[in-house]
Amino acid sequence: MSKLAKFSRLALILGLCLAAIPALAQQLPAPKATHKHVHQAAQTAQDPWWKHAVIYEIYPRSFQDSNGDGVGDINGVTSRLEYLHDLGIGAIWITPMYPSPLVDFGYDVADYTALDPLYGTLGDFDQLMAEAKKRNIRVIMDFVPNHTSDQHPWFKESRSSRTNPKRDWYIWRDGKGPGQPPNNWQSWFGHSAWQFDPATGQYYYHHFYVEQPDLNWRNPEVRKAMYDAMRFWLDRGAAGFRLDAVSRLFEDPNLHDDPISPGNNAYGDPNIAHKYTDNLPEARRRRLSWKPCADQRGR
Ligand SMILES: [Ca+2]
Ligand SMILES: [Ca+2]
Repeated sequence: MSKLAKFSRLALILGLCLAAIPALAQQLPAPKATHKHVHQAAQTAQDPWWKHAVIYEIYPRSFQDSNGDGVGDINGVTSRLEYLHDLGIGAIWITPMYPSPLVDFGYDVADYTALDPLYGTLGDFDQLMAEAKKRNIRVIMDFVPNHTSDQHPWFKESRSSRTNPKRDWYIWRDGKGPGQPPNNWQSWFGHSAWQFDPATGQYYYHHFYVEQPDLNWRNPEVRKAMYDAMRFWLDRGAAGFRLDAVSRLFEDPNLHDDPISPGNNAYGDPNIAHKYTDNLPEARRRRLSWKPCADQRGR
């Protein structure tokens, strides 16, 4: 999704996600009450750190290269923690570092519990967490629950046959007829949100790029897999998550056409209201139910 759209919902999503794990935040050491960090001093359940902390976004690819290969990396971030501390930063939000074909700047994830080797190793990540903790800087991971990369093993399985156990992990539907998608839903990045897959003769839904198939959040196995992935990073010390595009988690199961508005958009398509693919009541409820990732470990 666009940077602007991502920023526009950052505060709400981050707040909700971190609100789900206040006890986790309390486990972190209290910062020194220096003049630089007065904003961090108070930490109670009613007044959690994330309401006051200065959060610094890091796009790791361009932030700091540590080994001269021209690509920013985790050790580069670690090497700049002292600088961030001096700025009074209370938390860093690192945009996706997961393995990715980079169709959408890393927001097309091919493995949720690994790091792209370009950025470093899990050992490098652990060192980053340890050094950040010494400086009372919390680390917020970026998490992309709405869709995976089409190169994710889950999707490769899902598209392999209509009877594959992971078929229902994504949103597959028959077309209305030859060459006709199931309905008029449009991708955020233009044109139909449905992509025909000749291997099995059905369409899959993608709210964003063709290479970003939407996960089926009505499938409990999907929800479990995503919560497990979040726990993986919480267990490594992450303080919370910035959640990408959570308003798009659910679509109308009855596939109603979206309402058409006058005129055309930048892609030349008719303007459309994303009434049946964005901000459904289930998505709003889901935003408030990320708590399982913290509750089930007693936080
Ligand atoms: Ca590098
Ligand atoms: Ca979705």
